[in-house]
Amino acid sequence: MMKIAVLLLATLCLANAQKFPINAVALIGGAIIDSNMQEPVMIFGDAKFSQQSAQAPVIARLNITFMPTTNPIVNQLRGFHVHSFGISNNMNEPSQTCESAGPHWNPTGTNHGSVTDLRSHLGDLGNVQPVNGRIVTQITSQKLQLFGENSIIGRSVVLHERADDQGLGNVPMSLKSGNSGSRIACGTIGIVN
Ligand SMILES: *[C@@H]1O[C@H](CO)[C@@H](O)[C@H](O)[C@H]1NC(C)=O
Ligand SMILES: [Cu+2]
Repeated sequence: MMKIAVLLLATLCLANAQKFPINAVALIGGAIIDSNMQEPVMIFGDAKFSQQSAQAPVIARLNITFMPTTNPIVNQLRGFHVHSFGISNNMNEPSQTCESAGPHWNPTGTNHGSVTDLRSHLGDLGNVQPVNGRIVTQITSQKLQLFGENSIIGRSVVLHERADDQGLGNVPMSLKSGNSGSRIACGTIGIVN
Protein backbone atom coordinates (compact mmCIF):
# COMPACT_ATOMS: atom_id res chain seq x y z
CA MET A 1 0.00 0.00 0.00
CA MET A 2 2.78 2.37 1.01
CA LYS A 3 4.73 1.52 -2.13
CA ILE A 4 1.75 2.32 -4.32
CA ALA A 5 1.23 5.64 -2.53
CA VAL A 6 4.88 6.60 -3.03
CA LEU A 7 4.74 5.58 -6.68
CA LEU A 8 1.55 7.57 -7.19
CA LEU A 9 3.08 10.62 -5.53
CA ALA A 10 6.25 10.33 -7.62
CA THR A 11 4.17 10.06 -10.83
CA LEU A 12 2.11 13.10 -9.86
CA CYS A 13 5.22 15.15 -9.09
CA LEU A 14 6.76 14.21 -12.43
CA ALA A 15 3.56 15.10 -14.25
CA ASN A 16 3.44 18.45 -12.48
CA ALA A 17 7.05 19.31 -13.27
CA GLN A 18 6.10 20.89 -16.60
CA LYS A 19 2.71 21.97 -17.86
CA PHE A 20 1.89 21.86 -21.57
CA PRO A 21 1.28 23.46 -23.93
CA ILE A 22 4.00 26.05 -23.39
CA ASN A 23 3.56 29.30 -25.30
CA ALA A 24 6.08 32.07 -25.84
CA VAL A 25 6.35 35.19 -27.96
CA ALA A 26 8.99 37.57 -29.25
CA LEU A 27 7.93 41.07 -30.24
CA ILE A 28 10.11 41.93 -33.21
CA GLY A 29 11.32 45.38 -34.20
CA GLY A 30 13.95 46.79 -36.51
CA ALA A 31 14.65 48.60 -39.76
CA ILE A 32 16.53 48.38 -43.02
CA ILE A 33 18.79 51.41 -43.32
CA ASP A 34 20.44 51.59 -46.70
CA SER A 35 22.42 54.64 -47.82
CA ASN A 36 20.71 54.47 -51.24
CA MET A 37 17.25 54.78 -49.72
CA GLN A 38 15.54 58.06 -48.97
CA GLU A 39 13.76 56.62 -45.95
CA PRO A 40 14.42 53.59 -43.75
CA VAL A 41 12.09 50.61 -44.05
CA MET A 42 10.59 49.89 -40.63
CA ILE A 43 10.05 46.28 -39.52
CA PHE A 44 7.67 45.14 -36.78
CA GLY A 45 5.72 42.05 -35.81
CA ASP A 46 5.99 38.94 -33.71
CA ALA A 47 7.04 35.31 -33.58
CA LYS A 48 4.76 33.08 -31.51
CA PHE A 49 6.21 29.80 -30.27
CA SER A 50 4.31 26.79 -28.94
CA GLN A 51 5.18 23.29 -27.73
CA GLN A 52 2.39 20.78 -27.02
CA SER A 53 4.38 18.17 -25.03
CA ALA A 54 7.94 17.25 -24.01
CA GLN A 55 8.34 15.16 -27.18
CA ALA A 56 6.51 17.55 -29.52
CA PRO A 57 8.32 19.91 -31.90
CA VAL A 58 8.31 23.66 -31.35
CA ILE A 59 6.15 25.53 -33.85
CA ALA A 60 6.99 29.16 -34.61
CA ARG A 61 4.33 31.35 -36.24
CA LEU A 62 5.67 34.56 -37.72
CA ASN A 63 3.77 37.70 -38.61
CA ILE A 64 6.19 40.46 -39.59
CA THR A 65 5.41 43.62 -41.55
CA PHE A 66 7.76 45.87 -43.50
CA MET A 67 6.72 49.53 -43.76
CA PRO A 68 6.41 50.85 -46.42
CA THR A 69 5.35 47.46 -47.77
CA THR A 70 5.89 48.59 -51.36
CA ASN A 71 9.64 49.24 -51.19
CA PRO A 72 11.12 46.84 -53.80
CA ILE A 73 13.95 45.77 -51.50
CA VAL A 74 11.71 44.16 -48.87
CA ASN A 75 10.57 41.01 -50.73
CA GLN A 76 13.70 38.94 -50.66
CA LEU A 77 14.46 35.65 -48.93
CA ARG A 78 15.89 36.25 -45.44
CA GLY A 79 17.57 34.10 -42.79
CA PHE A 80 15.77 33.70 -39.47
CA HIS A 81 17.34 32.21 -36.33
CA VAL A 82 17.15 31.87 -32.58
CA HIS A 83 20.23 33.58 -31.12
CA SER A 84 21.81 33.04 -27.69
CA PHE A 85 20.88 36.08 -25.59
CA GLY A 86 18.00 38.45 -24.94
CA ILE A 87 18.11 41.86 -26.64
CA SER A 88 19.66 44.64 -24.58
CA ASN A 89 19.54 48.25 -25.67
CA ASN A 90 22.65 49.74 -27.19
CA MET A 91 22.24 53.48 -26.75
CA ASN A 92 25.45 54.32 -28.54
CA GLU A 93 24.40 52.84 -31.85
CA PRO A 94 20.71 51.85 -32.23
CA SER A 95 21.42 50.10 -35.55
CA GLN A 96 23.65 47.66 -33.60
CA THR A 97 20.98 46.66 -31.05
CA CYS A 98 20.40 43.18 -32.56
CA GLU A 99 24.12 42.43 -32.09
CA SER A 100 23.38 42.01 -28.36
CA ALA A 101 21.65 38.71 -29.27
CA GLY A 102 25.09 37.12 -29.68
CA PRO A 103 25.69 34.11 -31.93
CA HIS A 104 23.18 31.48 -33.08
CA TRP A 105 21.73 29.38 -30.24
CA ASN A 106 24.11 26.41 -30.38
CA PRO A 107 24.42 24.55 -27.05
CA THR A 108 25.48 21.35 -28.86
CA GLY A 109 28.47 23.05 -30.52
CA THR A 110 27.73 22.02 -34.11
CA ASN A 111 28.19 23.75 -37.45
CA HIS A 112 25.43 25.90 -38.93
CA GLY A 113 22.82 24.15 -41.11
CA SER A 114 19.15 23.98 -41.96
CA VAL A 115 16.15 23.52 -39.66
CA THR A 116 15.73 19.92 -40.91
CA ASP A 117 19.42 18.86 -40.68
CA LEU A 118 19.98 16.30 -37.92
CA ARG A 119 23.09 18.19 -36.86
CA SER A 120 22.87 21.96 -36.94
CA HIS A 121 22.61 24.80 -34.47
CA LEU A 122 19.46 24.28 -32.40
CA GLY A 123 18.51 27.85 -33.35
CA ASP A 124 18.75 27.36 -37.12
CA LEU A 125 15.31 28.07 -38.58
CA GLY A 126 16.19 28.52 -42.25
CA ASN A 127 14.73 31.23 -44.48
CA VAL A 128 11.52 33.22 -44.59
CA GLN A 129 10.04 34.91 -47.65
CA PRO A 130 8.27 38.28 -47.41
CA VAL A 131 5.32 38.60 -49.80
CA ASN A 132 3.94 42.09 -50.45
CA GLY A 133 6.00 43.38 -47.54
CA ARG A 134 4.76 40.82 -45.05
CA ILE A 135 6.14 37.57 -43.63
CA VAL A 136 3.32 35.26 -42.53
CA THR A 137 4.64 31.75 -42.12
CA GLN A 138 5.05 28.79 -39.81
CA ILE A 139 8.30 26.95 -39.02
CA THR A 140 8.48 23.56 -37.25
CA SER A 141 11.66 22.71 -35.34
CA GLN A 142 12.40 19.27 -33.87
CA LYS A 143 15.42 20.77 -32.06
CA LEU A 144 14.10 23.78 -30.14
CA GLN A 145 12.72 23.39 -26.60
CA LEU A 146 10.53 25.77 -24.57
CA PHE A 147 11.48 24.07 -21.26
CA GLY A 148 14.48 22.51 -19.52
CA GLU A 149 18.16 23.38 -19.70
CA ASN A 150 18.07 24.09 -23.46
CA SER A 151 14.98 26.29 -23.27
CA ILE A 152 14.93 29.30 -25.63
CA ILE A 153 12.85 31.43 -23.23
CA GLY A 154 14.84 34.62 -22.61
CA ARG A 155 16.88 34.18 -25.79
CA SER A 156 16.00 35.98 -29.01
CA VAL A 157 15.01 35.79 -32.66
CA VAL A 158 16.90 37.63 -35.40
CA LEU A 159 15.80 38.41 -38.96
CA HIS A 160 18.62 38.94 -41.46
CA GLU A 161 19.32 41.11 -44.46
CA ARG A 162 19.94 38.21 -46.86
CA ALA A 163 19.16 34.55 -47.48
CA ASP A 164 20.76 31.91 -45.23
CA ASP A 165 22.83 29.46 -47.33
CA GLN A 166 22.21 26.81 -44.62
CA GLY A 167 25.85 25.79 -44.42
CA LEU A 168 26.24 25.11 -48.14
CA GLY A 169 27.83 28.40 -49.24
CA ASN A 170 31.45 27.20 -49.32
CA VAL A 171 32.69 30.29 -47.45
CA PRO A 172 33.82 30.37 -43.78
CA MET A 173 30.76 32.43 -42.70
CA SER A 174 28.53 29.74 -44.13
CA LEU A 175 29.26 27.18 -41.38
CA LYS A 176 28.92 29.86 -38.70
CA SER A 177 25.94 31.98 -39.71
CA GLY A 178 24.78 30.93 -43.17
CA ASN A 179 26.32 34.15 -44.50
CA SER A 180 22.96 35.89 -44.15
CA GLY A 181 24.32 39.39 -43.62
CA SER A 182 23.38 42.05 -41.11
CA ARG A 183 20.67 41.82 -38.45
CA ILE A 184 17.69 43.92 -39.53
CA ALA A 185 15.17 43.03 -36.80
CA CYS A 186 15.09 41.11 -33.52
CA GLY A 187 13.21 40.49 -30.27
CA THR A 188 13.50 38.63 -26.96
CA ILE A 189 11.45 35.43 -26.48
CA GLY A 190 9.25 35.62 -23.36
CA ILE A 191 6.87 33.15 -21.75
CA VAL A 192 3.15 33.75 -22.40
CA ASN A 193 0.45 33.13 -19.81
C1 LIG B 1 -0.66 39.87 -38.50
O1 LIG B 1 -0.58 41.06 -37.77
C2 LIG B 1 -1.48 42.06 -38.20
C3 LIG B 1 -1.22 43.32 -37.38
O2 LIG B 1 0.04 43.82 -37.63
C4 LIG B 1 -2.90 41.56 -38.04
O3 LIG B 1 -3.80 42.52 -38.54
C5 LIG B 1 -3.09 40.24 -38.79
O4 LIG B 1 -4.36 39.72 -38.52
C6 LIG B 1 -2.03 39.25 -38.36
N1 LIG B 1 -2.13 38.05 -39.19
C7 LIG B 1 -2.01 36.82 -38.69
C8 LIG B 1 -2.10 35.70 -39.67
O5 LIG B 1 -1.86 36.59 -37.50
CU1 LIG C 1 20.77 34.92 -37.16
